[in-house]
Amino acid sequence: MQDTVSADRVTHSDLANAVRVLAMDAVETAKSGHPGLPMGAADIATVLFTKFLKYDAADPTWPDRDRFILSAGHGSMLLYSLLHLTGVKGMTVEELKNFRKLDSKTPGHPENFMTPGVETTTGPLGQGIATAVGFALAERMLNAEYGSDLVDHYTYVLASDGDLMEGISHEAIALAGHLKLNRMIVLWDDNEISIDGPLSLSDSVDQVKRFQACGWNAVRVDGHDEKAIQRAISRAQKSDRPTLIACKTTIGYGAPKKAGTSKAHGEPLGAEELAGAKAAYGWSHEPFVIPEGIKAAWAKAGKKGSRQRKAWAERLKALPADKRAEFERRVKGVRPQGLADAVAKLKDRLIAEPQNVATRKASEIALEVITEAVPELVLGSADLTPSNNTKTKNLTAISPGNYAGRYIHYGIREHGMAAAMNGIALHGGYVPAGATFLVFTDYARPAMRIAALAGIPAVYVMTHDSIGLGEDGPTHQPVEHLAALRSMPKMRVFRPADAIETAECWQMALERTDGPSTLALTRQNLPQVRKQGGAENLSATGAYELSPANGKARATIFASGSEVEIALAAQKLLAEKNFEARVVSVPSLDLFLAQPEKVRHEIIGDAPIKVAVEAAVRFGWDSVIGPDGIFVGMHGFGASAPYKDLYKHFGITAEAIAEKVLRTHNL
Ligand SMILES: Cc1ncc(C[n+]2csc(CCOP(=O)(O)OP(=O)(O)O)c2C)c(N)n1
Repeated sequence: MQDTVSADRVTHSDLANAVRVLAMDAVETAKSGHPGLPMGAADIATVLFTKFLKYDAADPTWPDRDRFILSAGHGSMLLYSLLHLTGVKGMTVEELKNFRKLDSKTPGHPENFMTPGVETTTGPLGQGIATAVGFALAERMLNAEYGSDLVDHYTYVLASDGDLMEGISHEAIALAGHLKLNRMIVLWDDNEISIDGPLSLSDSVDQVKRFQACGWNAVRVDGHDEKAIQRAISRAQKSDRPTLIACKTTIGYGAPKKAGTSKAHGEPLGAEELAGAKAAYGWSHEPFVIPEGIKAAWAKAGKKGSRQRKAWAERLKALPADKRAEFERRVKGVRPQGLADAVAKLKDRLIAEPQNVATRKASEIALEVITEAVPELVLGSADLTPSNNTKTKNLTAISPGNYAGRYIHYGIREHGMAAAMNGIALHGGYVPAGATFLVFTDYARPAMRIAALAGIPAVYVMTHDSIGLGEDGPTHQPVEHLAALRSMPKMRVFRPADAIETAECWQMALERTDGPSTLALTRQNLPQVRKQGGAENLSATGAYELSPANGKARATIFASGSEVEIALAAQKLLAEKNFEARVVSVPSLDLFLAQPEKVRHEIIGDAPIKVAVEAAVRFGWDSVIGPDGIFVGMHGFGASAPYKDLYKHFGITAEAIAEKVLRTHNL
């Protein structure tokens, strides 16, 4: 029947059914995937894409496009069907046929680095909706800087029950509600089904009331009623608050036996159910075949934003050249020229006037300079601003309804902060840096992992980085966190030893455009151990010889951060006993281990005794000192006491190092 329908006479159901059948066919072909969500949410997505989304498939990265985030990443075939039908380049029917196959553009869950038109990586439930908060916030902030002619778009989210059950959703919606992010519109696929069965097995939250309590508009609609969805989105667009539209749907819509049950969630429908569903839709075409009329109507929807995009490009062109160049630089994620210079000048100043300060304070000193050189750097903290030292004097905080600022009070929401940072970075125009205590990276880790996986250049400013924080005790003292973060692929971990290394590490974190960085910074004061200045970034190899031996070294002491001072003291003690040692500072162990073998060998050297000193667990250091190397650090959790007592108690002292070295030497 639909074969003969001309593009103009194609109905909403025809369009939605095309999305459904492509998803069903792809899951069936892959013999794996989730057909239920695309079948249930196809009406919602169709209304959004054909009637609202400011989108041009010819350029899915156009900066002023509306963003669509499929928070329920398991329903990825919904998104791939839409990208294919609207005509995104490369999203061919072959890609749909290769769903979940190696190197396809259609991985199991959406990966923005694999698939054109995918805004962010989703799959771990809750991440999408929380990342969307960052997108929506970045849109308002960039709007405050550049005006509505250049920045004026919405962030739409399709979320499932699982997204809303995850704890991170609460941090996200509370923050979005507080900040009045009225450009954020969440379409909830309210199907009352999750994997174990009906939602009633485990949940009885009234989500509409929850969102309302968080400062949102929240309404209920029939998620299969095209007009009702349309009206709700229209109203949401005009709201002064973010909006939740609870769309009541049937999972696996149309499948004779599996519809409305968890059986439609995560496995292919099987031949019988597939045929039954297609019959229910009146769909009689071969797998993956879309009739011309429907194809044309979808292609038209894909060009819907074309005129808006061109008009936008004209407005951009009309800007003064320097303003335009700066906007383009920022949305492309190219770093400004002045960063390296600014850091080099700061280092000269620090050499002239050494600063014996905590590295969190050194970070603030660096930021005073860096925030001027890098106008896209947006800082923030999860309610530890005075401890993290992230708010420099030149930064003003954004507030509800006022987005002209570069500081974000994220509240006590580490996970929400890290996810919002992903969205801010992915939106474009900003580099986010967010702060808390290093121990609480555990609370932020799932979002940090997405940043690493997706290559997002976020910076985590993690202070109070060891037992050196003292009296707050073992609950607050990280011991395994450095190792855990270093083990995360594409995460870079910096632990600078003094003010100069801190400036160098900040420079590297910001120059990185292909992944996140963690700066582990101390609470306690440290002496400035670097005596020489110069533009060269000695931290760039991750490790370097800070203090050579006076002659041939018989031991090398490797140390990071606050323990470099202790290593230098040990070197002195050993020298008094006529035992020559050298000290290698290791501001980034993971960066060092990634160096070519030759560089590593040169820095590791050939002294027979190797020692590593770090107030954390040994894990990872064997790659430098070998299994027989001496490790001076933590072997368990910390304790509550003044930090100098703790260093003594746990044996992380110059005397202990010297004693162990001499004992090994005399063996
Ligand atoms: C953080 C996280 N925990 C668990 C999962 C595994 N998982 C995938 S979908 C899902 C729940 C499915 O229910 P719902 O969100 O309502 O999706 P629907 O069944 O409606 O497709 C779960 C637990 C996940 N993807 N992410």
